[in-house]
Amino acid sequence: MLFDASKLIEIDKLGDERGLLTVIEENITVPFEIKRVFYIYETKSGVRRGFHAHFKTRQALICVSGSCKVYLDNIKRKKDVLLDSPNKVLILEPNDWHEMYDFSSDCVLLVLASHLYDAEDYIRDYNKFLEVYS
Ligand code: T46
Repeated sequence: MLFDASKLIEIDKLGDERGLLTVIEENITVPFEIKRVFYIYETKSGVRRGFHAHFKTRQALICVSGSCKVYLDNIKRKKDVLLDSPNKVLILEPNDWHEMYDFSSDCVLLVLASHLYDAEDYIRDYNKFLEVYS
């Protein structure tokens, strides 16, 4: 299976004297149709969440308030990404094992997803992840 590498993109801050506005459009800013939107907030201090990859779902993660970090592992490379601005968009591919951590108390992590929720689309066992994507 071939997937693009995850990407951190910085999108335009459209601003005037009233403040800022940032736009995300499907198939333009994010490389997929947006089927689902959810957000993670009021995360307790020290919590680490995620710990999975997907079979199909592509996602875009944006900290619309506060900050958090995302640990990524696609077997070929492992890295940590800081999301600390509403104009930073992290595009995750299905084969990106991801863990979110270091949530600030005001963090609102917005997630745009390419598929509707399906518990069967999750790979939550790391050995299974290695089996599927190695
Ligand atoms: C991801 C990261 C970034 C639903 O019922 N519908 C949904 O659309 C979602 C996303 C979750 N849920 C339920 C499933 C669990 O009972 O909400 C509960 C918490 O979900 P989960 O433990 O999967 O949350 P995270 O933070 O580990 O992962 C979430 C997304 O599930 C996942 O796709 O990539 O955020």
